[in-house]
Amino acid sequence: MDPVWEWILLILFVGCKSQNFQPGRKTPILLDTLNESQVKRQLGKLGSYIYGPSTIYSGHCPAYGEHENATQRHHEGMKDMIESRFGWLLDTVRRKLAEEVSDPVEWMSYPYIKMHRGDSLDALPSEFRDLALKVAPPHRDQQFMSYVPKEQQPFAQTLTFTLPIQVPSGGAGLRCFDAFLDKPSGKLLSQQGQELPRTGQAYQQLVSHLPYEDVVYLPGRMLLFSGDQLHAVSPYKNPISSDRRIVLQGHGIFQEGVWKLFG
Ligand SMILES: O=C(O)CCC(=O)C(=O)O
Repeated sequence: MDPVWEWILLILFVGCKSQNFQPGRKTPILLDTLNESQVKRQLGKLGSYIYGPSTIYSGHCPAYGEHENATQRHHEGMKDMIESRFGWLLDTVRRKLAEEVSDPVEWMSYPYIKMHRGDSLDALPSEFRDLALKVAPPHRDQQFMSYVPKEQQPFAQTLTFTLPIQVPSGGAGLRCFDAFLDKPSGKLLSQQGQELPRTGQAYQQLVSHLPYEDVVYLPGRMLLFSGDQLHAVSPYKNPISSDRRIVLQGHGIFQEGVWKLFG
């Protein structure tokens, strides 16, 4: 057999057989992770976000160990603070995921904690405000690509998790579409296995008609799903100035018998 094929089959075998949890086409699994008082305690630690990027407390450290870059220095600089403030939270998330996937789980870098304040929309010209409230485009998560050589990417076993910590008064959620990218074949498939167009006008038409489910965010309830499923932030409804939308989000890749988590 051609050695390239032998290698591909080996990766397929190791990739598919060696872990218990197969994200595949799973729609979000809901994991009660923090109770009400734990959510409150974590909110107290987050502080009040006023100006700056919408993602803070972020590891944002792709290509860990590859080359010196700004995000890596950012991660190094924030590591101690994040651990001292959020060590318990990160460990709780890690343990909850480990329980669910029945495989070892460790942090490689940190997740991002995304914060939105309702009053950040207040003074916006209406065109921008409308833009901010428009339905987000569906996407799949590709952050794992920074961790895997190109030729192995089709076989990468990946997951995404999102832990809502605070939701706006009109609610929040994740819009999960009935479309999954099958990495090995590069095909976009429905839950029933029907092939869907991936590009061009046919794709644009498809996304406006695709069936979806809005999975409601509840503070403390984590979503675990395959980042290969097309998803988007559910529409932000009836915004008010005092709204806060705070979610912790990260990804995982299965390597050497361990789910390695990163942001
Ligand atoms: O609700 C959120 O902000 C997370 C959405 C999400 O999963 C994503 O943007 O990939």
